[in-house]
This record gives sequence, structure tokens and C-alpha cells, in this order.
Amino acid sequence: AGLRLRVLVDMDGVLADFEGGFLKKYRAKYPNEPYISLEDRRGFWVSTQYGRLRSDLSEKAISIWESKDFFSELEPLPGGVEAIKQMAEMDNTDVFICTSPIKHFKHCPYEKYAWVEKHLGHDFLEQVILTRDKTVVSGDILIDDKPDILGVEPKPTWEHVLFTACHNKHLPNGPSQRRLLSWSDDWRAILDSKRQ
Ligand code: UMP
Repeated sequence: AGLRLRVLVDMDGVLADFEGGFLKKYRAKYPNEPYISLEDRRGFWVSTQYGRLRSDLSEKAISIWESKDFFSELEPLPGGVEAIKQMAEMDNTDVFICTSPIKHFKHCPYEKYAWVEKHLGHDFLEQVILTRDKTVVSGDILIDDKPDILGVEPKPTWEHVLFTACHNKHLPNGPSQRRLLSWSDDWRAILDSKRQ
């Protein structure tokens, strides 16, 4: 039990515009194939929804984020960079970026660090956690757009605050699940609610 608050912030869909970057590059690479507008996105897995549209589109979608420069060229989502910088400067607050790299590791892990250095500065690299299992990372809050965050630890220490994204905005809110609607929403109040 520390006196400091530890906040874990997801990257794709929270700080970096994975969905927008995907759709733009998918349409450029496959101009004659069908696509799913951001308005019509449902479910966390882009590849699953594209595979339902037509079975061969799953691997075409995957080819986009497995390509060089995909992760490094993602645009920041509105307000995210500013918010996480402000969070990191708050008293008694430790902030980590907690992100799951894809298993095609040729570009993604490197480019995630490059993105953080570019948008948040070299010193912020100290705060990066790459893991495929966020349940083993301890913290007070995890701000993440994935509705179900599972792993080997059945009782993670953090409260998952669901960050609203195109794929999760239609989901009914469980009574236990708090949301951050965007970085314009009151993230400071959520942090303060967890302080001792
Ligand atoms: N990702 C996939 N398939 C998809 C959508 C996303 O592999 O259909 C990848 C992108 C990210 C990772 O590297 O999954 C999700 O990471 P988190 O946002 O959970 O950290």
C-alpha cells in the first residue's frame, strides 16, 4: 500500500490512433476491397470483424499492422499526450504506459518506443511497460479501451477504467465498469477517487 498513485495507461486506442491509422493504410493498400467504417466497428479485434466480412480480409487486415512504420506513424489521439504529461507531473503520481506488442516482433516493439520518444520525450521511455499480460502488472488504475483484460492473475490490483473507442462505445456499462469518454473527460477526478 503506497501513498503514491500508480496509473497505467494503454497506448493503442488510448494514446495512439490505432483504428484511424489502420483504416487509412488498409484503404490505401486495398482500395478495391470492402472495409468497415469506424462508425461500424464492433468488438476489440479488427481482424475478427474483417474476417466476418470476408474470410480472406482477416489476413489482409493483419498485414497492415505487421508492416514497417505502422506503429511509429500512428497519430496521437486528441488530448492524450497532454494528459499523460500532466499526469506525470502531478504530486504523488507515477504513470506508466502499459501496452501489448503484437507477436510479429520485427517492427512493433521498436516502433512503440520510437513513438513514445517522439511524442513524450526520451525520459518517458523509463515509463514504458511492454507486456502481453497486463494482469501481472500492479497499479491502482488501468486506462484501457479493451473491454476484457484477462491474464494469469485472476485479481489484478488495478481498477480497469474503460476508455471509450469506436469499437466499445455501444457496449452497455456494467455497474462496476467506469469509463473515461475521451481525454476531455474528467480523468483527474478518476485519479483523485483512488487516492488515499
Ligand atoms: N491488435 C491485434 N489484432 C487486432 C487489433 C489489435 O493484434 O485485431 C493488436 C494491436 C496491439 C494489441 O498491438 O493488439 C493490443 O494491445 P493493447 O491495446 O491491448 O495494449
